[in-house]
Parts: sequence; structure tokens; C-alpha cells
Amino acid sequence: MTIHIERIVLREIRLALKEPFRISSGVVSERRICLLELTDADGAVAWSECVAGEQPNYSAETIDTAWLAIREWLAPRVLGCTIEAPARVAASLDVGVCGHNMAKAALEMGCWALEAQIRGEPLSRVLGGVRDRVPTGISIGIQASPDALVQRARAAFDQGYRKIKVKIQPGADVEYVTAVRGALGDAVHLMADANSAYRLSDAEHLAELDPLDLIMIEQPLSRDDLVRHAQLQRRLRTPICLDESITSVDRAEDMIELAAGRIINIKPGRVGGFSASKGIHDLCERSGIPVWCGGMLESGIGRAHNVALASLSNFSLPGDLSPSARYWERDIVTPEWTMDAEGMVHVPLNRPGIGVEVDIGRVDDLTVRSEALELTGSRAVFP
Ligand code: OSB
Ligand code: MG
Repeated sequence: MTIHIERIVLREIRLALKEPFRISSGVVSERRICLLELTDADGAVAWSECVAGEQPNYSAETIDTAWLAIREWLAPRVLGCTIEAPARVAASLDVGVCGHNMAKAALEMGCWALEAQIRGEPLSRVLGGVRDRVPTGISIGIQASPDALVQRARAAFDQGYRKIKVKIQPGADVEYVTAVRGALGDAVHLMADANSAYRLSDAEHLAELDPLDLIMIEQPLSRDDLVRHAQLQRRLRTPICLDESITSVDRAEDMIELAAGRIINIKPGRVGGFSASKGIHDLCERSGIPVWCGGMLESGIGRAHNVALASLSNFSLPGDLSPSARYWERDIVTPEWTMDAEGMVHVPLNRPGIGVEVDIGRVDDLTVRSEALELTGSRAVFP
């Protein structure tokens, strides 16, 4: 089945978080989210979301750079082209455009969603997913005190989350995580995410986390520090999981070759879309490396894409796939994302495409700017 994208509407919506989310490199209270609405020549419509943040603290990209990249360099690559398969889109977007993975991913994932819509199949199955439920974890931001963190972690535990991840930074680490382990006991699956807040010279300090039996520590060092992560991993019993460092299948291969980590957090936005995500997933499956699906405080649209991806076989650890109500007073999709009593999110297999309805009235209410991109002039066969 071929895709022929006639029109892409970019929208920026503002969506307030229920409470500010603080990580070691910054804090966000209100999300500025870029949504894409892609329309096929036959009238099929699919939605995707660009996960770039408000500030360039997690990655170099922001919503504003992504908007520019999509409008100026990337959308013109797909508009009006005959796309034989969504698996071919990523390679074409990479020609002559360095970086901008989140901008590329928004388009590429939109093409997969459109393919699913046109085929009348759930996105999960078009991607090769096999699960119908996915275990869910929560990511808790840095709190003002260990007590405040314990309170939130306990509430999450009581709700049934399968994994509790706490953000850490120097000054809010060993004491905080120790308090959570003490309060919730040995059985709970606990992990910490440093978002690159440490240096290799902190190795001894980070080793103080080892007795806490964390299932992993995520991204302790800088994004480019694969060699130093390998040195750190040799000094830690706790498995290192990489997030920011893994931007492609090649980086995942490097991690494995260097033993710079033992687990990968796959965020499709960070790696340029579903093709790279599937490539990393398959490589890790062959190499005995577990993966899980990370989150970027997405709206229900981005979350739909993540849940579909997380239904692939090697997503064996709980993902950062919290229900809508953990983030928002009201989401922009129906039904909203929920979690069952066993801490599982259900893969929507009874509907084609992303499996949730976009509440267009609500999207319109939240929209602060929009731009329609259409083909000017003619274009031949993709790429
Ligand atoms: O490092 O995983 C991260 C949110 C924004 C930027 C980076 C990260 C996160 C999260 C949130 O941990 C996960 C979620 O969407 O619940
Ligand atoms: Mg992370």
C-alpha cells in the first residue's frame, strides 16, 4: 500500500502539567507540544507528536527548532511523494540533514500511523507488536525533600505501577533513594534517572547506590560519554541504562561493544522514529539486552505511538507509560490512557491506526499557532 501525503498541519498546543516536573537539567510546568496532522491524497488522516521540549536541556532540539526543521527541510521531502513503505522514510529524511531526530521522528511516525490507518490495522501490529498489555512504570521528578519523594513513591506503589523511577541529581540522590527503599521495602522495582548529572569522578559516590538493589541507573554521565559509561559500569554493580546517549542503531551497537550499559531506554523521538526504534529493539533482542519504552511527557497522541512500540517482544521492562491522569487534568484523546489494577496499559487492538480518537475541539481550544504545509510544484516518486 502506498502513501501520498497531500497536507501536513503543524499545531502548537499548550497543556499544563498537574504539577511541575523537575529533572537534573531543568523543570517544566506547562508543555508546549507540537502536533502533526497528516492527510493522505485519499483522505485518510493520521496524527503524530513531536517530543522536543521547551528548552534545549534534555537534547539540543526544542519545539521551535523542530518546527523550523519540519517546515523548511523535512516536510518538503515527503509532501507529494509516493511513499512505498513507511520503513523507507527515515533514510530519506537523513540525506543532507544532520540531527533533528525529534523533528524527523514526528514525520516518520506520522507516516507509520497513516499506513496503519489506510490498512485498517492497529499501529501496534503494523510495527510488529505482539503484546496486548504493556507493564507501566512512573517517573517521579526531583522533590524538595526525601519525605516528599517517599509520599509520591508510596502513592505510585499503591496505584499498582510496576516500576518506580526517581529522578536524582547531586545533593538529591543516595539519601532520597534510600528513603524510598526503606519505606516501600525490597520487593518494589526501583530505579534512578540522573539525566547526565554526574561525572566519572563521582563513581565512588554512585557506588553507594549499589546496596539499594536498583534495577538500573539511567544515564548517569553525559550523552557523548560512552567510554566513560563503560568505565563507570565496571565500577558499579547496578546495571547502567542509557537514554540520551542512544540516538541511533549505531550508538546502541557501540554501547553493547563497549559494555557502556546493559539496558536501553528506547524513545522513538530521540532516535528519529520507529524504524530506528525497531532496529535498536531487534539488535538488543539478538544481544540479550532488555529494552523499555521511555516517555517525554507526551500528550495522549505521542503516548499512543509509544504504547504501540512497547508492544514489541523485547520491551520486557515496564515503560514510562503512565496514564493520562498522572500528567493532565484532561488529555486530548478519547479514551484517555489508563492503567489496570495490575499496572498494565492496554494496547488498543480494536481500532485502526493509533487506536485513540483525537478530541479536535479540545485541540483547537489549546492551539496557540498552526501552519499548513502543502506541496508547491510537482514531485515525483519518493524519495
Ligand atoms: O529522562 O526519561 C527522561 C521527561 C522529560 C525528559 C526526559 C525524561 C522524562 C521522563 C518522563 O522521565 C517520563 C514520562 O513521560 O512519564
Ligand atoms: Mg531518562
